[in-house]
Amino acid sequence: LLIVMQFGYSQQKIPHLQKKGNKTQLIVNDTPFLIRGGELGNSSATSMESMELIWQKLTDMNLNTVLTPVYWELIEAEQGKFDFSLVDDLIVRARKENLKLIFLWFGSWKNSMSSHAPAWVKLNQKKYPRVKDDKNKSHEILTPFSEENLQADLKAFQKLMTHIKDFDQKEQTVIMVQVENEIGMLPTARDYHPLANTAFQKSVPDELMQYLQKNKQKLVPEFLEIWKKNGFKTKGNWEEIFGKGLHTDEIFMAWYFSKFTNIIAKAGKDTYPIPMFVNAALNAPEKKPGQYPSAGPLPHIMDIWKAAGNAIDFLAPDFYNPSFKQWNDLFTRQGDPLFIPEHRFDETAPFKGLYAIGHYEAIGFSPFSIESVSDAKKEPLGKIYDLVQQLTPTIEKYKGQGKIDGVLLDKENNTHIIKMGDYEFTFKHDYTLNWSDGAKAETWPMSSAIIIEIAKDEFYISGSGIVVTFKSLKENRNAGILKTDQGKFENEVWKTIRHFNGDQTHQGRHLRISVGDFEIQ
Ligand code: N0T
Repeated sequence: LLIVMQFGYSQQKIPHLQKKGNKTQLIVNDTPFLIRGGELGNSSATSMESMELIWQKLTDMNLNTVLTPVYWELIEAEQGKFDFSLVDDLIVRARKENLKLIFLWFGSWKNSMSSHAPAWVKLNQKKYPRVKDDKNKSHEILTPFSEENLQADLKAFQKLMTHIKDFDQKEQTVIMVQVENEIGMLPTARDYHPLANTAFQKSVPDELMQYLQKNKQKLVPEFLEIWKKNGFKTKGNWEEIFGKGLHTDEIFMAWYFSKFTNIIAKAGKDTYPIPMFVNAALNAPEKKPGQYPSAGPLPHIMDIWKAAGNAIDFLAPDFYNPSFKQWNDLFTRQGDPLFIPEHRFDETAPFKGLYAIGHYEAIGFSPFSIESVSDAKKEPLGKIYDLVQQLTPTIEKYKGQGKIDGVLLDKENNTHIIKMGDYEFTFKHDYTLNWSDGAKAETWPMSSAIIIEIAKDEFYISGSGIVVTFKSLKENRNAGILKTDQGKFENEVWKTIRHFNGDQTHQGRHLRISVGDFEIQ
């Protein structure tokens, strides 16, 4: 006798990226998710014991996501034998702390090097060959030209993704994966391993040339320039098409790094297709490829990285230099989503995070070495993240429609104008007010704000250290404040705490959030 029955269940879609207007949302548990992230130092998540004192700091700073490595050497210490106990423990504990995870696959490459490869890889260079420089000296970097290297990493990564799927698909604690870390060739612009040299003499793959031809209109100008110089050739080897020089070495290398990485990502996505990205160590302008990690996922060769596959959803910048706007502009110029997986955890980081979420409508932000704070409760990042948390439903609702923007201000760049709705908003640094506490100060802290238009004549402005005045964009009209309230969102419902007028609005002339205050008005 067999009696069968049917029962319903609601199946959530797994974490994924979704276009909204001209921007991108990350969807987790069927809801738009804005990453208030922090990345752990490289060796902190190697045991639960070492993590013990860290969790509290993370939640004290209002993070909703931790970026933490998964180390190839630890999960596959013995070839083919996998140990996911640490991965599982991290997932279980993160759930308890109400945190999501972004795993960083420290596989073949970590800051160019192959330091996280297991011993059985490191000790068998015959089977798992390393790159060589132009003097035939080998370096501790696995060559992307070896099929054995590819298969070894791919198998481990696929096992990892299969495990995450089995262990976590229902809860969706793991929301994205960074594949490898700051890939790039050192100390020469390209690999000179015999396998690489052979590939260098061969014709440039059709796949790349077809992508370039098809996307010629949108290719980045730096690359287009190189291709144009050589007459937009479409047939030949690397030097025939792109000319002789370090730039060609880098293009060549980028293709093979990206191929390798996309193949791995694809293998992982075959079992569990959550968003995957790669991060870039930004190159200093005075340095040549090879002096900086050549051929990494950098803006000037982003077309090559994209041409090699689409299993990598986007390229992401790591910030250890101050040119925040410049690099973000480069990474987003083809309409790709912005996520900042690393920013030096300095005093500017919180403000840049808010600016990225406002101006670029980024999917998230994450300072590096997040556990390094001593007093997490006092950390400005926590205050900014609190504002972001309150505003997230509003941000996601109005995303991609030209209704959100942000400003980033300091002593030098202390004024920024935004046009939105029928108005022109002039944002100035709080210290430009000559009666402010810091007007005479030698150094000014960075300040930033986000503005969201929620209806005609109605806006939220949130941040720290700003003063805003208004003009009408209509002819023969003045603009003034009808009402300013400062308050908070409780369970997504706005609650006014103080009605601001009088001195707080300079009798109706401006909106102000002083340095040291973190508010929504
Ligand atoms: C980052 C981090 C970690 C003055 C450095 C940055 C992380 C990696 N690399 O602490 O190693 O895993 O992604 C390299 C750029 C440093 C430039 C310093 C310029």
